[in-house]
Amino acid sequence: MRPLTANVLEEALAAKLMLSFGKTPEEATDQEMMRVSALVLRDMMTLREVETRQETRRDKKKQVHYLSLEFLMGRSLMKNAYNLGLLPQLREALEHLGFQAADIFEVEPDAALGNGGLGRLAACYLDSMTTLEIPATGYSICYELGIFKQKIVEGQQVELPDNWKDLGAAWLLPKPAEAREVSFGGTIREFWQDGHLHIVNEGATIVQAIPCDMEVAGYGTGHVNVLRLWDARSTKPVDMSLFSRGEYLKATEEEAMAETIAKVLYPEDNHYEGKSLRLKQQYFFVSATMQSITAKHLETYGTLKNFHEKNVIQINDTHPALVIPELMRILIDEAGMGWDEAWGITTRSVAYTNHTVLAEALERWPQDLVQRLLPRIWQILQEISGRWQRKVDDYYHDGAKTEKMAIIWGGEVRMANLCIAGGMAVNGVSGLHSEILRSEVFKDACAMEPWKFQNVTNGIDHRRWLSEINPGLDALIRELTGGDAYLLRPESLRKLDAFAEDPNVWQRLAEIKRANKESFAAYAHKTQGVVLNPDAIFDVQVKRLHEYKRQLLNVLHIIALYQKLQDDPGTIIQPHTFLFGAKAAPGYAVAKRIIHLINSLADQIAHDPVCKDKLQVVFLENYRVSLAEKLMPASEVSQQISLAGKEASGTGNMKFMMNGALTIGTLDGANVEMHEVLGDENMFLFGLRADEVARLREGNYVPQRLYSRDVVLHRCLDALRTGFRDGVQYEDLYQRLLFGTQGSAADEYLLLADFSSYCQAERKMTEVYTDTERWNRMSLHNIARSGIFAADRAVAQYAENIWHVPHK
Ligand code: 26Q
Repeated sequence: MRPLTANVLEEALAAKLMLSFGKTPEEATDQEMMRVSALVLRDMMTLREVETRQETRRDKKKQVHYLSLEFLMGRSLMKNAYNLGLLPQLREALEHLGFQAADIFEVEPDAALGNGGLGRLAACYLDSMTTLEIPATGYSICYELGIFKQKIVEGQQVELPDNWKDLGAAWLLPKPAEAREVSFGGTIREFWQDGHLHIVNEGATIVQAIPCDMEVAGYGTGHVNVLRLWDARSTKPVDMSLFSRGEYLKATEEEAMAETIAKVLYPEDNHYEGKSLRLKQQYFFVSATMQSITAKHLETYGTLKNFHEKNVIQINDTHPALVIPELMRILIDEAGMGWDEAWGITTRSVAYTNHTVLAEALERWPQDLVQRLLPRIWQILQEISGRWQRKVDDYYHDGAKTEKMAIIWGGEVRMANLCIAGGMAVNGVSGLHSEILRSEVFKDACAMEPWKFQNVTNGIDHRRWLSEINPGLDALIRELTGGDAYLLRPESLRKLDAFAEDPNVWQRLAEIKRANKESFAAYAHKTQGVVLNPDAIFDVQVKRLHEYKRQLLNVLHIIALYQKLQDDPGTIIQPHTFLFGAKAAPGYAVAKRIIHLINSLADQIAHDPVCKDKLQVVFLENYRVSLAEKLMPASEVSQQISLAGKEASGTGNMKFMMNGALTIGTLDGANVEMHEVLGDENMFLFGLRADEVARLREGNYVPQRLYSRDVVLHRCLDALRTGFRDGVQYEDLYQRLLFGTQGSAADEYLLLADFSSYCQAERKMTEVYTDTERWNRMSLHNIARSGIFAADRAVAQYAENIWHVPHK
């Protein structure tokens, strides 16, 4: 093969442009050039993908199947070029053809098939599984619309559809020949024939599942894995008899039902909603996936008896939990196995990761819905549930425990209990979270089957989240650590510790951060018209808007600062810019109010001359992967302030740390492990610990007492009622904190309890910031200790402790 120089790539781009679009480079738009670049890289990956697949089959390797309703991939062009080792060549080729490489990367839409942490985690793991040369496939739905685009209109969130496929489809390879059929509804008929019991579903609605594959290149390897996204199509062509009788709508009804399945990603994050369309999505993708996996296994081995030896199904939260009854259905109804053998295989194949302890996020499906939509699955679930119940009963002889651990109870199917019963492993996503699962949420199941319960602390793709997006820092790391070893050995970031006391390195680090802040300020100005002061601390909270994440606590502190500035304009010497970015679930009214509040406060401060060059609040519109990629390298303070015990892990916290931001946070999720590697001196901890939260909750928490005792807090909360110069008042939020509303207790997330401790930590942080050398030393230390938060480490742990597959 010819070496892939910029020249060769340039020829390939020009040729592809001519053949696919009939254009010369002079005539092509940025969009067309982006597409062409994707097609050229895709061709290269396809060859390697075929080789990877053949090798897996030839060597009869065990495969990992990662099932998730969300894969938040973001952009792929720069990433794939990076992983293929072609980024410099691609840049050069594009420039040589008369394009600005940066503009071409910028026109690519994010593949935003996810809400937040859980979806982005799946994307990072796909990269690491591939880089570690694990034969792995991701499975999800090819949503036509990803997470909505957020616009801020008069301070409020407006949702717009995210039509990503126009350009984004350049990465997709449809495989219609591998389509599967998924059945909904119908009635189950059982009959004996040839001495066997046959089970068939009659009168079901069939939906066709068509795979669209997105290839994923590993870094520094020829290994290529696939993300298989299922698209939904009707099997029935439009009923022409109805059509000719003028019943146009009815004629397309079945088609419409099929095609709504892959229409849109549910925009709720950490919140369960029992919508039947969501259940259809789950079964659609689970059934298509299991059919595809078992069919391929049969092709290679001629039997499903060794399925569990050659396959492992990892499920990303309970959303794909129906794999358990679906695999049972295939083994029993299609492969003719008995129950016990099928159960033995299933419970050796499936592993479940839990991502939340919030009660409102636990999936519990109404049994009549399951029964109506999935009659055969319902029968199997009843059998699983009955057998599990007997097992629990025999172990505990305690009715209360039987009820708590039940799979079907009170007219509902509880997906987490199904996953515990039907899986070989259950893991949490940080040390603290896994401990809470073991000792509280799944306590009884853990006492009965302790070997199932594990921890794998989350990690992020450090090649994307550091090396690719922060070239300045990447260059410094290479220089100081003597090469690029850290890209495959993230732990070698520790070598930076050797420079802990080197003022020259502190200085270099500060210059890199400054340059990143300036580029971000330029971007924010261009896209949102705001003027950011690069001399100010960039203090950032970006994540989904949720009350437990406590964006409102951040706001209360800013109000306190603002009021202090009113009293004494000389009080703030260090300019401070607070940046927020967050999408609220469209139906989550309180979250939307908090977004409005942030914008009211931003506006108030922007119009107050006292605040000029001292205090600023900016709400960044449409927070998404590609915006995070610009923001992380420019951030100095990372806000990780969730109520202890609520954030399962967090992964944004890791992205900030790797880019040298310092964390102000509670001992929650992975912040705990961050604290373990950093020590008290290198982060700003505050607030109640998880056990203290539990105790405070048991006692009598009365937020009004704090309100009447603390004058600063009192005045902040009053400002919510009074409102802002835009005329908007936040009496509702005030009430919610002090008195609660129907259905929710006062100050459910204990903002008032943590307020003074938070203000103190913010003060300390600001003070340290003015000591530039100390700050930069801390920043360096954060980067040096961030290696354990690489996804490569997490995926290696899954491979060793759960999947039992070899890795590089
Ligand atoms: C469930 C049923 C119906 C509709 C929607 C849902 C649903 C969708 C998304 C429930 C939960 C989610 C997302 C959860 C999530 O993102 N959890 C985050 O996972 C991260 C990766 O492990 C952690 O770092 C975060 O702490 C956790 O909040």
